[in-house]
Amino acid sequence: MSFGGRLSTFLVLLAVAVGAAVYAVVTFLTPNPQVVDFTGAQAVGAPVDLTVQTVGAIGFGKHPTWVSYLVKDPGGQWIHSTVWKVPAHTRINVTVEQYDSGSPLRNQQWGLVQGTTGGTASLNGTTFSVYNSYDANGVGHTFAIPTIGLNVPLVGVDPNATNTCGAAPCTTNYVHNVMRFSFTSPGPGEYPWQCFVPCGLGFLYGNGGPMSTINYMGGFLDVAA
Ligand SMILES: [Cu+2]
Repeated sequence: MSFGGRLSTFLVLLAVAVGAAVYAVVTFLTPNPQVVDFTGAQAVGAPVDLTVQTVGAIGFGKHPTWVSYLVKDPGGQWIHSTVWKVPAHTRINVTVEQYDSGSPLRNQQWGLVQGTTGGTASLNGTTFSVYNSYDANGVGHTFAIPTIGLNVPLVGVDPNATNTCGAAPCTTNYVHNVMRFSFTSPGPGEYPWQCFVPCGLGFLYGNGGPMSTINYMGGFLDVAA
């Protein structure tokens, strides 16, 4: 091969390598979950119904064994996304189907319901304002939006149940708790939400993996004007 031929082969291979490296870095730095949009799902000003589920293992994708949240889109499909777009200054009625087991909380403060309408939540229809995580099955996860002072403990299911959901999306035939609460969305902006229970089993202090990766135990409330 001529010098020119070898040079152009080298340059092409170099360009491919550089392109692949840039692609890898950019994809790594910009996790880009699908935004599930609730802004057009109801009349302007009407409450938004937001239904999510928490599962012990997502069962598919890059990290099938990781704990995760899923959301039901306005069409009723379960979506693996933790970025939810809602209208500002609107009542959000949240239902959480909690399919995971729980344990006592490391910080009892997380058992306190805060920032919801009326300062309460309900567990399978029973209203409460504080949950003692040493009771019954403990707490599996929390749903918290720290910037607006919202926190709700999500109570764990019976660890001895034989109908535990193995992979998402879970159907209500599997053992689960239904947690409900409402809150008023703040003004427009991006509000990070997260779980505070160190539920990333197998990671340092339980806070790595799903706890520190968007689309698993945390995401954003994308509040639109
Ligand atoms: Cu969690």
